[in-house]
Amino acid sequence: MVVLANPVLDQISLIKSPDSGDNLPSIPTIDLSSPNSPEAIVRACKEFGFFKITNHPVSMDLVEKLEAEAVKFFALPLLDKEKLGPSSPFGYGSKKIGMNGDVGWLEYLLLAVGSEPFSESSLAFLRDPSSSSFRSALVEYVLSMRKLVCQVLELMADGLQLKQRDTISKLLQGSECDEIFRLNHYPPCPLLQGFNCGLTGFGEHTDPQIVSVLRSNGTSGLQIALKDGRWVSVPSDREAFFINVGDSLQVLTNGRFRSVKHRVIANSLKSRVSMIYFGGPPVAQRIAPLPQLMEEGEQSLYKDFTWGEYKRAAYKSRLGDYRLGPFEL
Ligand code: GA4
Repeated sequence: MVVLANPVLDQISLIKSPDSGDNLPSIPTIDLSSPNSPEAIVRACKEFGFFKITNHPVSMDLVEKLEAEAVKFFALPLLDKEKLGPSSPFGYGSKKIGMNGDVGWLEYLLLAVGSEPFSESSLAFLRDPSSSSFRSALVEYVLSMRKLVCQVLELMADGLQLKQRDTISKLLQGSECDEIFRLNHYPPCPLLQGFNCGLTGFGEHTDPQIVSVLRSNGTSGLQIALKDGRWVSVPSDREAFFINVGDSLQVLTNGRFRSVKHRVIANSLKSRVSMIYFGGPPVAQRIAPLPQLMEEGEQSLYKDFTWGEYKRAAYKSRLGDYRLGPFEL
């Protein structure tokens, strides 16, 4: 057992480094410009609930601009950042995740960006003239995530042979959508150098929404769980985006797609910065298997619920809980 005499680390669990990558499948990569992408997306969602996209239309200048603003923000003195917290759930947070006792080796900024981004209800610092470049990069980035998600969900609908391409993407359009944006900073943890284990940056969980789009700097740390429970490290790629199937998409497909369990391990030497867009539908949206996908006689695996009901239950849960359990039939 590894004992680290440091009170800050007391609460955060250590994770044994996974065995070498031998025999582990590699993460599916979808080239958005390829004619085979619809089928490849569906295959990846069934097998992994996760895939990487390349050849996307998002400007790398924009991505880098936002990353630079995030780095600048996280470099502010703790007291300045803490003025924007504690996150409940939105705002600045450090080590505490959610409101039910989860902790991780990270600091973050969590923003509700649905409908009219960054309006009256958003954080005060974004209205301050000194943060105008951060604000404009965020607004532009969120807009480009909306477009990207729409493109990916239309290709997904093609792959599922749904007659209407917007069957899934329309759930994430319109001013009532429940979108969240998260900037995470995992500082290096030098105390762990030389040990055969990592510190939990963000503990294992699935995302409750329909899909999430993640982009990180060149530092590794993200891992996804395979169907058989083994963990695979996701090689970082600053130019790509990673798509996660969320619980709601698992339900919409009546379990055909799997909502992927994932976690982040902090690096002992390098900072990891990630930006994640979470696409949720309007709170009143019913989440139920799409009738167009159901085969004759097929029964729904889930009780009827709305996104608002699921989200409320999710926010009362612990990170690692199996949140869909109480909604299964
Ligand atoms: C996981 C996905 C998103 O990061 C998030 C997280 C949220 C939070 O950080 O406040 C939750 C977590 C996430 C699911 C269970 C609850 C709520 C922390 C937590 C313990 C913003 C989201 O929507 O759900």
